[in-house]
Amino acid sequence: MRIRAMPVFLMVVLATAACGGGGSTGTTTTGAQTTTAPATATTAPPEEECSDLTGQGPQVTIVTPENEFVPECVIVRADQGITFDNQDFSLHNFLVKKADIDIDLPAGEQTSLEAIGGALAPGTYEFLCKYHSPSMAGEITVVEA
Ligand SMILES: [Cu+2]
Repeated sequence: MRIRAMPVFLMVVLATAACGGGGSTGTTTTGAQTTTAPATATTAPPEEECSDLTGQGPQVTIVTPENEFVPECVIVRADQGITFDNQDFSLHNFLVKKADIDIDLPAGEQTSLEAIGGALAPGTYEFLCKYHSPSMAGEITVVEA
């Protein structure tokens, strides 16, 4: 009887310890942090805010240093042109699926587009590099000049 009781007792203790430790600590801490979380979440979005280039000159620049567009999200005027400065060692591309834009951006070269409004009506479009999609992608918003 005693020999049998020992293992059962130990198992109960272990099970209780595991439950109590994970349960109470986890619930209490998580609950408190969840309440605070929204404040932190509100701070995050600004980092991904779109770069408003509408105040710049007739030609704005998007750089591709290494498999990414910088900035990744831009707001441009319809009468502004875009110069892609491919500073990378590999060929990139600017493709807007919703429009008829599919332009290769040779390595180490600058490729310029005329006033973007000629190809994109005001609105927001997703663009990507067809060679490195989906990791190399961005968003462009065209506003009326
Ligand atoms: Cu690319």
